[in-house]
Amino acid sequence: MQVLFESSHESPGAKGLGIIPWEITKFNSADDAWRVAASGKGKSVPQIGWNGAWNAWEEDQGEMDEEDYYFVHSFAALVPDSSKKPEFAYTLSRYGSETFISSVRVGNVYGTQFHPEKSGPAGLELLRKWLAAPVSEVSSTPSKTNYRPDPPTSSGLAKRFKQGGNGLTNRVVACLDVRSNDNGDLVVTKGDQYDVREKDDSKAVRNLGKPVALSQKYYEQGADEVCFLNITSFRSSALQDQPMLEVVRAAAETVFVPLTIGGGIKDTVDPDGTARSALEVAGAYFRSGADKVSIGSEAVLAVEELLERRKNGLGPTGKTGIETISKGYGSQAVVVSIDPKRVYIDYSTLSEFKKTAHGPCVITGETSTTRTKSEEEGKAWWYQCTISGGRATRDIDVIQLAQGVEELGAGEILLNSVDRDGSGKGFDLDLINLVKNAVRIPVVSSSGAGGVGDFEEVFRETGTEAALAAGIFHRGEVGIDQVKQGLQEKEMAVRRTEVKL
Ligand code: 1PR
Repeated sequence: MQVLFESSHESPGAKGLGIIPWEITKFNSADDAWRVAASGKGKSVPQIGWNGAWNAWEEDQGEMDEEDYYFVHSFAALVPDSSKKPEFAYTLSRYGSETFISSVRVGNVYGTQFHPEKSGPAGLELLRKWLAAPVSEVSSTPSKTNYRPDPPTSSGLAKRFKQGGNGLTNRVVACLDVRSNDNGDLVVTKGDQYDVREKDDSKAVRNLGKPVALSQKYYEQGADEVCFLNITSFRSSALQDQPMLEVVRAAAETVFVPLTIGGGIKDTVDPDGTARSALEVAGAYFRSGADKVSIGSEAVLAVEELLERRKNGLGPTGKTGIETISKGYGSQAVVVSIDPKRVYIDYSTLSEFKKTAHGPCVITGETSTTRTKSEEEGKAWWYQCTISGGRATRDIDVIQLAQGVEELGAGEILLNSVDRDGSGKGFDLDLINLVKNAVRIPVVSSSGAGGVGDFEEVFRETGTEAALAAGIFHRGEVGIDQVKQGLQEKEMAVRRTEVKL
């Protein structure tokens, strides 16, 4: 859509097609007074998630007023002033307090800021409707007189804003940890604290189903996003060793919500000497249908390098996977998956701890809000970063990592917890609040969901943009539809999945 416009702050000096006389600018992350008051920071940029749209002109009969669509962008056709009426706007949307044009129509040229092909049934229905419209209807732009600068007061979107929301629904993400089992087949697996082998004598990789079939099931239940993490220990590049490309390709044919793929996204050299860059691996995933790639271990190493370089007055190298992929595909396509472990310290030894290599780490614990307080009596803690699926610990802490990857150009954080993984004890609210308040990019909270109440709690207590779970969905204990229903009953915004269009 944006290339139809005259220019964009994203590429100063470059001209657009100029079909639409308007300029693209960047969202202001500091605009939301309520969030600034809560955390000292404004809304997250990029905007990632499901937001509503309403028809900009009464003549279009408000047909899109109730649907939610998937957005992922930092730059937008902002409408700073309701007296400046964009005739070409088909729909408007609002993120925080900023109104922007979410789709345009000029004659038979249509453009959408959201991704209809990733917007579930609402997006597919919209594409079908536009393509099926008679030529006479789409070959001219009807005259528009009755401008609607605000969402209609009766709409679900207006209600969300009234409740203090920023427009986005609470996103529920299904995560599929995928690896090869002992027969060499890619299966969905899940353990606890990252141990995915059966506890009996067989020690086999736990097999919870086939990745494509499960992703389809979660899509039908209303998942807002599906995440595949290839947790195989790679012997060579992720493309050569257990390629997930087929899984992604097959899933993208029937799952019309965003797909994130992680595991092994880094520079490697195959045993035959072929060099594969992180950018090349990510590109192969994007071409197969992935919307975002998730980087784990490599991100920790990249931030360690950045911190070392800083000591010598140097900045980023520009060569890490995070930097090359976000430069090539945009920061919104780069997720960093963080696997922190909680490390306890007795209060009595805190001053000694601060003199160690971990000294600069953020120490927390005096004001715990978690439900495991008895374990924490008399103790502070910090969150240590791990790599290789939680198997190796590193010196840096979760805040150094989160802020480091934001600086390198990551667009979203997938925040796991090794301690809570598979435990069903609920999300680690301390950890999530800590990270959420330290960065401006969106955070997907993960690990520990044991029931519907845990989703309500994490959205209410942390302001996280999304909550992810694996075990409870795979074991069929709770359906994604039940989570959505539970949130709705508590008046918490969720994406509509039945389409009215
Ligand atoms: O390091 O770039 O190759 O990426 C590897 C990725 O695989 C990382 O994102 C890492 O988190 C993940 N990973 C590696 N080993 C494991 C394992 O389980 N052995 N899985 C693993 C991590 C954690 C979550 C899980 C939530 C929710 N899985 O993704 O889905 O904890 O679980 P729950 O709802 O059951 O509590 P790289």
